[in-house]
Amino acid sequence: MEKDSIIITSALPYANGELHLGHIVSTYLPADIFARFCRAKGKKVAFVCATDDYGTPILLRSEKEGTNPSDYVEYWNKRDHKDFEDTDIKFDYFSKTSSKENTELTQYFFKKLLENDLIYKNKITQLYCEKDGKFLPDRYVTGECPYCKENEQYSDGCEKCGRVFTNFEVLNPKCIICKTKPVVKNSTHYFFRLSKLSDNLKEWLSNNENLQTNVKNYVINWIEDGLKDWDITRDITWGVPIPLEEAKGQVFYGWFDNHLCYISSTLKYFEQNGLEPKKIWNESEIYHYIGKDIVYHHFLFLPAMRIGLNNEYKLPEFIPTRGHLILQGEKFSKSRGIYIGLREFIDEFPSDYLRYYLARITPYDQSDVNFDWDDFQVKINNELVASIGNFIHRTLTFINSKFEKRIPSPGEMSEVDKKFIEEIKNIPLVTGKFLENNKTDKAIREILSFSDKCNKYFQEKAPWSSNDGNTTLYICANAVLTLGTIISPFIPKASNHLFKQINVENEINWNEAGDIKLESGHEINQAEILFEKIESEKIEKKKSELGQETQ
Ligand code: B3M
Ligand code: ZN
Repeated sequence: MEKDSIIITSALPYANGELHLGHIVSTYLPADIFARFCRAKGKKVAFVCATDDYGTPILLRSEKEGTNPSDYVEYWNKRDHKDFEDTDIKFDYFSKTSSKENTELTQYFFKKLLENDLIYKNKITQLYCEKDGKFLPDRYVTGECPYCKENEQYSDGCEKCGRVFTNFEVLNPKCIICKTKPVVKNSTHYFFRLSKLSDNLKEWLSNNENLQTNVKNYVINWIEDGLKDWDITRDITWGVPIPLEEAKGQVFYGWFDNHLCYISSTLKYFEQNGLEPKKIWNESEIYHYIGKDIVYHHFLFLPAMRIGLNNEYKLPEFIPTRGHLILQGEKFSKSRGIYIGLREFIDEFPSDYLRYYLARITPYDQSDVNFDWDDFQVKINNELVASIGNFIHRTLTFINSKFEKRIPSPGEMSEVDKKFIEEIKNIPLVTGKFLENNKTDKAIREILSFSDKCNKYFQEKAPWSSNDGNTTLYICANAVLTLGTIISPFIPKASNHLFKQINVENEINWNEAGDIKLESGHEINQAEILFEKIESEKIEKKKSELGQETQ
């Protein structure tokens, strides 16, 4: 976090289905926490996302549902945005890859890459269905095995005799969609010379100290094994059109245009705010948050395309990459019912609980993260409720009842008081350091150990029975204020609620979070419970729902 201006993006969800906890854990939550932290540090932040609207699966799904693809993706764009907002994942700008800006930028990139001799044409042969007007890759064709003559085999191999073949060899081939016979057709495709940029990519990776070492190392291994040029053309109608007369009817492969949407949406956001878009892009520190399944695309395609334009748009400093979510030790799978949708979750539990738990268990590496219902209950009840919530609530209720809602004036400070004030001053620095380095889970553990210390201080000072209750509550009220800021990136709803109770304008400023600035005499509001315990019944019910098949 060296620069004043920070650009944060998170991988773009495909516009063809609801968000689930798997999406949140690796990408959106870590990015949002970081964005909130940067804002609290006084940085200028552009936190940007969009839906990924193009590609064959989306086209097929929309056809199956009898809508046109633009209406279909529009629905998911709105739905995803709403689900994000309700989880307090708050983008400064939320766009879509099918936007005008992204279409223009994609076509611009293509033309520049062509000029720079990084794109070439090649003829490829494919099976084609004239009825559906589609080229048919392997699994779209079935037929008879050319060896044992078994019927109904996919065109890439026979399940009966085990032989492997190509879709030109299969006998009586049929299109899987309409069952008619495909024809053989040539198609001219455009290829990106990824191989030519091998050395540049290797150099960029090797010199970038901020990338996580193990990801970087296996990407370097891929380069050393030899990169293949990349077919960026698709013979379908749904995509960014290739801007050449001779390529009429062809579009770009989704991975050519989708990551460019990081740039096009950020520039649009800057432009709307009266800033010089390209200049700020190039002066900012750039973070692209992703899950580990899309490393190849973000560590090779993305930088290669920017290098191909001679860094006209700066490359990212950071590509924070995290693992997948597993559920009760099992792989996430919607069809097997090992699955939790985001909407379903936040309709039943406060979104802060989800944020707290996921941030608490997700490390800054590529290991998988296990969502466990019992562990969720334990961490919410023992940590959020019994430690953080308890300290805040006992402090505020005490001030409500014993000091008529006014912060008392402190008397002389003992060693214990002074030591506790040191803890208050120190905690934003320690948590801040971890957050700066993306170690969200470690930052949360520090906050928790701080709130444990707060409870211990309160308990030991026993203000209900001592005559320096004023000093204790004066310091505790200030510790509550500090907590309000340092929990804000993780659990923003609770932070807001806390600022209301303590009657302070919610101006989150991390740099002052350790100051003892709540003055004696300041009047607070009625104390309210911040977090409720989760009952076991609710957890048992959620557990019993798992494994039930859905369609
Ligand atoms: N739409 C989603 C995925 O593969 C894909 C990400 C695009 S990021 C530019 O997880
Ligand atoms: Zn066979």
